[in-house]
Amino acid sequence: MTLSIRERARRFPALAMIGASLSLTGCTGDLSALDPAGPAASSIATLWWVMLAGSILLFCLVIGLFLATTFVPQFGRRLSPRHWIIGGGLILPIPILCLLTFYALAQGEYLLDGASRKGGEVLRVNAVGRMWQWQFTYPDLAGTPSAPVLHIPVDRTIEITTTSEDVIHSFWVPRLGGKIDAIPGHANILRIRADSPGRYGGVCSEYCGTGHAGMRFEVEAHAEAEFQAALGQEIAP
Ligand SMILES: [Cu+2]
Repeated sequence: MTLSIRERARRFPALAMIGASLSLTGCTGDLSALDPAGPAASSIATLWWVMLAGSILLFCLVIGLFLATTFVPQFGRRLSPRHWIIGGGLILPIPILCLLTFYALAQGEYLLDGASRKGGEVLRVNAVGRMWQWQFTYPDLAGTPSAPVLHIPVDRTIEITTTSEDVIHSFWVPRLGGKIDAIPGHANILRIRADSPGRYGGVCSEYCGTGHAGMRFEVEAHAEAEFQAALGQEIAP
Protein backbone atom coordinates (compact mmCIF):
# COMPACT_ATOMS: atom_id res chain seq x y z
CA MET A 1 0.00 0.00 0.00
CA THR A 2 1.43 3.35 -1.01
CA LEU A 3 0.54 6.32 1.20
CA SER A 4 0.35 9.88 -0.05
CA ILE A 5 2.65 12.48 1.51
CA ARG A 6 -0.34 14.11 3.21
CA GLU A 7 -1.46 10.76 4.67
CA ARG A 8 2.06 10.05 5.92
CA ALA A 9 2.24 13.49 7.55
CA ARG A 10 -1.14 12.87 9.21
CA ARG A 11 0.00 9.52 10.63
CA PHE A 12 3.45 10.67 11.74
CA PRO A 13 2.42 12.21 15.12
CA ALA A 14 0.61 9.01 16.11
CA LEU A 15 3.60 6.87 15.16
CA ALA A 16 5.94 9.25 16.99
CA MET A 17 3.76 9.02 20.12
CA ILE A 18 3.79 5.21 19.99
CA GLY A 19 7.56 5.16 19.43
CA ALA A 20 8.17 7.58 22.30
CA SER A 21 5.92 5.55 24.62
CA LEU A 22 7.73 2.33 23.77
CA SER A 23 11.09 4.03 24.26
CA LEU A 24 10.14 5.53 27.61
CA THR A 25 8.93 2.20 28.98
CA GLY A 26 12.59 1.18 28.79
CA CYS A 27 13.42 4.00 31.21
CA THR A 28 11.99 2.20 34.22
CA GLY A 29 12.92 -1.02 35.96
CA ASP A 30 15.23 -2.37 38.59
CA LEU A 31 18.44 -1.28 36.87
CA SER A 32 17.32 1.97 35.28
CA ALA A 33 19.44 5.02 36.04
CA LEU A 34 16.54 7.07 34.66
CA ASP A 35 14.26 5.90 37.46
CA PRO A 36 16.21 7.34 40.41
CA ALA A 37 15.33 6.60 44.05
CA GLY A 38 17.85 8.81 45.84
CA PRO A 39 19.46 12.26 45.59
CA ALA A 40 22.72 11.13 43.96
CA ALA A 41 20.90 9.05 41.34
CA SER A 42 18.44 11.93 40.75
CA SER A 43 21.34 14.27 40.08
CA ILE A 44 22.78 11.83 37.53
CA ALA A 45 19.39 11.28 35.86
CA THR A 46 18.80 15.04 35.62
CA LEU A 47 22.24 15.48 34.07
CA TRP A 48 21.36 12.81 31.50
CA TRP A 49 18.13 14.62 30.53
CA VAL A 50 19.89 17.99 30.36
CA MET A 51 22.59 16.48 28.11
CA LEU A 52 19.88 14.94 25.91
CA ALA A 53 18.08 18.30 25.64
CA GLY A 54 21.36 20.05 24.76
CA SER A 55 22.22 17.51 22.08
CA ILE A 56 18.70 17.75 20.60
CA LEU A 57 18.95 21.54 20.55
CA LEU A 58 22.31 21.41 18.75
CA PHE A 59 21.01 18.78 16.33
CA CYS A 60 17.96 20.88 15.50
CA LEU A 61 20.07 24.00 14.95
CA VAL A 62 22.42 22.17 12.57
CA ILE A 63 19.59 20.47 10.68
CA GLY A 64 17.69 23.78 10.55
CA LEU A 65 20.67 25.48 8.94
CA PHE A 66 21.12 22.59 6.55
CA LEU A 67 17.48 22.72 5.45
CA ALA A 68 17.58 26.50 5.14
CA THR A 69 20.67 26.44 2.93
CA THR A 70 19.16 23.64 0.84
CA PHE A 71 15.61 24.89 0.36
CA VAL A 72 15.61 28.65 0.96
CA PRO A 73 16.88 30.50 -2.10
CA GLN A 74 19.90 32.66 -1.45
CA PHE A 75 20.04 31.74 2.25
CA GLY A 76 23.62 32.16 3.45
CA ARG A 77 25.00 32.63 -0.06
CA ARG A 78 26.75 35.83 0.95
CA LEU A 79 28.74 34.04 3.68
CA SER A 80 32.14 32.71 2.72
CA PRO A 81 33.15 29.09 3.60
CA ARG A 82 35.44 30.55 6.26
CA HIS A 83 32.47 32.32 7.92
CA TRP A 84 30.42 29.14 7.81
CA ILE A 85 33.23 27.21 9.53
CA ILE A 86 33.70 29.84 12.25
CA GLY A 87 29.98 30.45 12.75
CA GLY A 88 28.73 26.89 12.44
CA GLY A 89 31.74 25.10 13.87
CA LEU A 90 32.64 27.42 16.76
CA ILE A 91 30.12 30.15 17.57
CA LEU A 92 27.07 27.89 17.30
CA PRO A 93 28.14 24.93 19.49
CA ILE A 94 30.56 26.52 21.98
CA PRO A 95 27.99 28.38 24.19
CA ILE A 96 25.79 25.28 24.46
CA LEU A 97 28.75 22.98 25.14
CA CYS A 98 30.10 25.42 27.76
CA LEU A 99 26.73 25.53 29.55
CA LEU A 100 26.52 21.73 29.52
CA THR A 101 30.10 21.41 30.80
CA PHE A 102 29.56 23.84 33.70
CA TYR A 103 26.31 22.13 34.62
CA ALA A 104 28.04 18.72 34.55
CA LEU A 105 30.90 20.00 36.74
CA ALA A 106 28.40 21.44 39.25
CA GLN A 107 26.58 18.11 39.38
CA GLY A 108 29.92 16.33 39.88
CA GLU A 109 30.70 18.56 42.88
CA TYR A 110 27.24 17.85 44.28
CA LEU A 111 27.83 14.10 43.94
CA LEU A 112 31.19 14.33 45.70
CA ASP A 113 29.94 16.34 48.64
CA GLY A 114 26.49 17.94 48.58
CA ALA A 115 24.48 14.77 48.03
CA SER A 116 25.80 13.37 51.32
CA ARG A 117 25.14 16.42 53.51
CA LYS A 118 21.49 15.72 54.19
CA GLY A 119 20.32 12.95 56.47
CA GLY A 120 21.64 11.49 59.70
CA GLU A 121 24.90 9.85 60.57
CA VAL A 122 26.82 8.31 57.69
CA LEU A 123 26.85 4.50 57.61
CA ARG A 124 30.07 2.95 56.35
CA VAL A 125 30.03 -0.25 54.30
CA ASN A 126 32.90 -2.20 52.80
CA ALA A 127 32.15 -3.82 49.45
CA VAL A 128 34.68 -6.36 48.26
CA GLY A 129 34.38 -7.72 44.73
CA ARG A 130 35.67 -11.10 43.68
CA MET A 131 34.88 -13.35 40.74
CA TRP A 132 31.88 -13.29 40.66
CA GLN A 133 30.16 -11.99 43.73
CA TRP A 134 30.17 -9.13 46.20
CA GLN A 135 30.77 -9.32 49.93
CA PHE A 136 29.45 -6.54 52.19
CA THR A 137 30.62 -5.80 55.72
CA TYR A 138 29.75 -3.01 58.16
CA PRO A 139 32.86 -1.74 59.99
CA ASP A 140 30.83 0.45 62.38
CA LEU A 141 28.57 -2.36 63.53
CA ALA A 142 30.72 -4.50 65.83
CA GLY A 143 30.62 -8.22 65.24
CA THR A 144 28.67 -7.92 62.02
CA PRO A 145 29.73 -10.67 59.65
CA SER A 146 29.42 -10.38 55.91
CA ALA A 147 25.99 -10.40 54.33
CA PRO A 148 25.16 -11.46 50.78
CA VAL A 149 22.60 -8.66 50.48
CA LEU A 150 23.44 -5.05 51.17
CA HIS A 151 21.01 -3.80 53.82
CA ILE A 152 20.83 -0.04 54.29
CA PRO A 153 18.62 2.39 56.22
CA VAL A 154 16.65 4.96 54.21
CA ASP A 155 17.42 8.67 54.33
CA ARG A 156 20.99 8.10 55.47
CA THR A 157 24.14 8.49 53.43
CA ILE A 158 25.88 5.17 52.88
CA GLU A 159 29.60 5.52 52.33
CA ILE A 160 30.75 2.48 50.40
CA THR A 161 34.44 1.65 50.28
CA THR A 162 35.10 -0.67 47.37
CA THR A 163 38.05 -2.89 46.64
CA SER A 164 38.70 -6.19 44.89
CA GLU A 165 40.44 -9.46 45.64
CA ASP A 166 41.29 -10.36 42.05
CA VAL A 167 40.55 -8.24 38.96
CA ILE A 168 38.91 -4.84 38.52
CA HIS A 169 35.17 -4.85 39.15
CA SER A 170 32.77 -1.94 39.35
CA PHE A 171 30.08 -1.37 41.96
CA TRP A 172 26.84 0.09 40.58
CA VAL A 173 23.32 0.47 41.95
CA PRO A 174 21.77 2.52 39.13
CA ARG A 175 18.69 3.72 41.06
CA LEU A 176 20.71 4.91 44.07
CA GLY A 177 23.90 6.49 42.74
CA GLY A 178 26.83 6.44 40.38
CA LYS A 179 29.30 3.65 39.78
CA ILE A 180 32.82 3.19 41.07
CA ASP A 181 35.64 0.79 40.27
CA ALA A 182 36.71 -1.86 42.77
CA ILE A 183 40.47 -2.18 42.24
CA PRO A 184 42.79 -4.75 43.87
CA GLY A 185 44.98 -3.09 46.54
CA HIS A 186 43.13 0.20 46.31
CA ALA A 187 40.11 1.65 48.16
CA ASN A 188 37.57 3.80 46.33
CA ILE A 189 34.67 5.53 48.02
CA LEU A 190 31.13 6.04 46.70
CA ARG A 191 28.16 7.58 48.53
CA ILE A 192 24.60 6.47 47.88
CA ARG A 193 21.29 7.09 49.59
CA ALA A 194 17.76 5.69 49.25
CA ASP A 195 14.70 7.91 49.71
CA SER A 196 12.27 5.11 50.44
CA PRO A 197 12.30 1.46 51.54
CA GLY A 198 12.51 -1.18 48.83
CA ARG A 199 14.76 -3.51 46.89
CA TYR A 200 17.17 -2.09 44.37
CA GLY A 201 19.22 -4.03 41.84
CA GLY A 202 23.00 -3.78 41.68
CA VAL A 203 25.52 -5.05 39.13
CA CYS A 204 29.20 -5.22 38.38
CA SER A 205 29.61 -2.75 35.53
CA GLU A 206 33.18 -3.64 34.54
CA TYR A 207 33.67 -6.76 32.45
CA CYS A 208 35.56 -9.15 34.69
CA GLY A 209 35.40 -12.57 33.07
CA THR A 210 32.95 -15.25 32.02
CA GLY A 211 30.81 -14.86 35.16
CA HIS A 212 30.51 -11.09 34.82
CA ALA A 213 26.87 -11.09 33.70
CA GLY A 214 25.86 -12.98 36.84
CA MET A 215 27.73 -10.72 39.25
CA ARG A 216 24.56 -9.08 40.50
CA PHE A 217 23.42 -8.20 43.99
CA GLU A 218 20.53 -6.55 45.78
CA VAL A 219 20.27 -3.57 48.05
CA GLU A 220 17.46 -3.65 50.57
CA ALA A 221 16.57 -0.27 52.04
CA HIS A 222 14.70 -0.35 55.34
CA ALA A 223 13.08 2.24 57.58
CA GLU A 224 15.61 3.19 60.26
CA ALA A 225 13.71 1.34 62.99
CA GLU A 226 13.74 -1.92 60.99
CA PHE A 227 17.28 -1.74 59.65
CA GLN A 228 19.10 -3.38 62.59
CA ALA A 229 16.53 -6.18 62.79
CA ALA A 230 16.78 -6.88 59.05
CA LEU A 231 20.56 -6.96 59.21
CA GLY A 232 20.44 -9.20 62.28
CA GLN A 233 18.17 -11.65 60.50
CA GLU A 234 20.49 -11.76 57.54
CA ILE A 235 23.50 -12.68 59.66
CA ALA A 236 21.72 -15.09 62.00
CA PRO A 237 23.40 -18.53 62.01
CU1 LIG B 1 32.98 -7.92 38.14
